[in-house]
Order: sequence, then C-alpha cells, then structure tokens
Amino acid sequence: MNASRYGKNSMFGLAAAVMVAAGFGGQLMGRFANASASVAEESASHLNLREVARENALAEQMLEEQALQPTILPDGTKVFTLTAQPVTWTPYPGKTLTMWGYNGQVPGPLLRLHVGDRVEVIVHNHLPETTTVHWHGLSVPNAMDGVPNAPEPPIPPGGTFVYKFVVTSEMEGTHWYHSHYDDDTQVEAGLYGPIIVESAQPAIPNSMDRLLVLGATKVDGVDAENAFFFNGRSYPYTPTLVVHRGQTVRLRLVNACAESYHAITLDGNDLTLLAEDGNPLSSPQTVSVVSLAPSETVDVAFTPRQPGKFLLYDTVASSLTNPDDNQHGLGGMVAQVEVR
Ligand SMILES: [Cu+2]
Repeated sequence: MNASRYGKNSMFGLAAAVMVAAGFGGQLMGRFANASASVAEESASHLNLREVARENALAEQMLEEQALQPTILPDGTKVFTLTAQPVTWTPYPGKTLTMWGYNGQVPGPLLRLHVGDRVEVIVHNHLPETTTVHWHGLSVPNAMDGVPNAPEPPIPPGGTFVYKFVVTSEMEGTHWYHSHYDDDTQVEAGLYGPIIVESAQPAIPNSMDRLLVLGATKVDGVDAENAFFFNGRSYPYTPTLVVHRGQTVRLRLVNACAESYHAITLDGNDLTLLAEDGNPLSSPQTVSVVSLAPSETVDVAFTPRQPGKFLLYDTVASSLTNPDDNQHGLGGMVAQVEVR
C-alpha cells in the first residue's frame, strides 16, 4: 500500500477501506475471530471484483477514444468539469492503491477538442494538497497554462479554477494534461489525462483510431517508478485491442510517466510513425520500435495482415513485471492485439 505517499491523515480511513475491499480485512478477521469473517471476506472480494470491472471498462473506453462530454453554453463554449480527488485503484490482481485521479479514474478522461473551440475547464480540487492543471502541448495563454504563481496562484484544497482558452490549428494532434504542482509526485499519483485535437487532415481509409496512455507509479515505498500502466491498467488487466485483417489502426501513444522512457513494439507488425507531439511527419517512417521520452506523444499506424493474438509491449524489461505479483510472469506495459 502506498496510500500515505499521496495523502495526509485523512487518507488513512480510505486506506483502511481499501484494505477491506482488497480482502485484507477478511484475512485479519479470519486469523483472529470467527466464521463470520469468511462472509465479510467474500462480500469484500465481490466489491473488489465489481470495482476492477469498472476500472477495466474505463480503460477500454479510453482505448476506443470515448471522450468526456462537455456542456455547451449558448455562445458555443464547451465546458468540461474535472474533479481532482483520491480514488481507490486496483491496477493489477492483488494490488489496490489509493491514487489521485480526475473524475474517479486514472488516467483522467479524454478531452476531445476541435480547432476553433472556445473551451472552459472547471477544475475542482478535492485533494488534501494544492494542485494545478497544465495543458501539455497546447500553447494556451500564460495565465491558463497551470504553472503555479506564473502568474495565477495554484488551486488550494477545496478550491476551484476555470481554465479558459481557444483551440488553434497549431494545437492539432495528440496531447495531454497533467498536474503542474509537485509534478513528479502528483503525476505519478494519477493526475494526468489525454487530449485529442481533431485534425483537419483526411482520415486514413478503412481505419480506426485507438489510444493508449502510458503511466507509472511507485508502490511499496521505492524510489523509482516500478508499476507500469496502459490506460491505468497493468497486464493482465490491460485492455485488448481487437482489429480486423487489412484494417489500419492509428494508435496514439502518450507517455505520461514522470520519469521513465518507453520503447513500444508490436509482435508480427511494423509500426509507421505518423506524428510526434501532435506534429505530423512530412515523410512517415516505418520502424519496429517506437521510443517515447517522458511527456512525449506519438501517433503510429499498423495494418495487420495475419490473424492471431499479438503482444504490444514495452521492450524495456523493467516495465514488464508487477511488484508483489508472484502468480503472473508477465505484467506492466503489455496489451494484447487480437487480429480477426
Ligand atoms: Cu507537461
């Protein structure tokens, strides 16, 4: 449990609830008490399974690029609401963490924007710490880019700030948002989410768009990132990408890890690099591995020719295990691509 890392005393109640949900409470009661403990344990694990199913569904929706719906004001302004708050999160079997997320999920919801949009993002801070939101890759006005006291003060616990900007054509492509207050700690806690600014460029024929946000956190009190996510999930909880033979997938990858580089490959398929940090390449390159520095985004395309199940994964071996998980050999940044 790394709950204390992201919270103060008020979080311990939540951490205890998490332990019960994960079955720890049942184990303790079983050791010291009576038969009713097994009932408690069973209902706790059911609760946990439901919660895992909810988290897996959120990762699937993000893979399919389902976005947060804005409220549209009479003048056309799109208003999104993000609430930063603690969230219990089970990224892989047997590991329940207290993380910090937007709107109860890690990563925060996808924001889909269009050139010309007038955007307001209402950010409520329900965390025990100050926070801000930075719009990575979007050149928004200085007062709106979420750098604490440059010039706007950060959002205190219990506070709200409304970020306002207009989407310009230079913002097209794959980007992301994240906390810009105590960045490393708050981003690793889960305060990040993807942004897609729709491109005016024509879509690839017979294609589908998919999105994977790479994330990492520290569990068990270590100093370096040691748990790795696609869309907030570690293998085997990562979502499966289903595609038909001959269909082109435009896959957007966002490296929201505060510290770690990743190098993504897909067995049985080459990847064609289309864009970096939202900027289309004038001559797309075909590679077997695509590297992402911290904060970098890339768009790649692939067109599978043979049916089967293939692994999409980070070739950095340290990202492929789950701390404390002795049952599954493979973990972390691995997802299945199923070609039908
Ligand atoms: Cu940034």
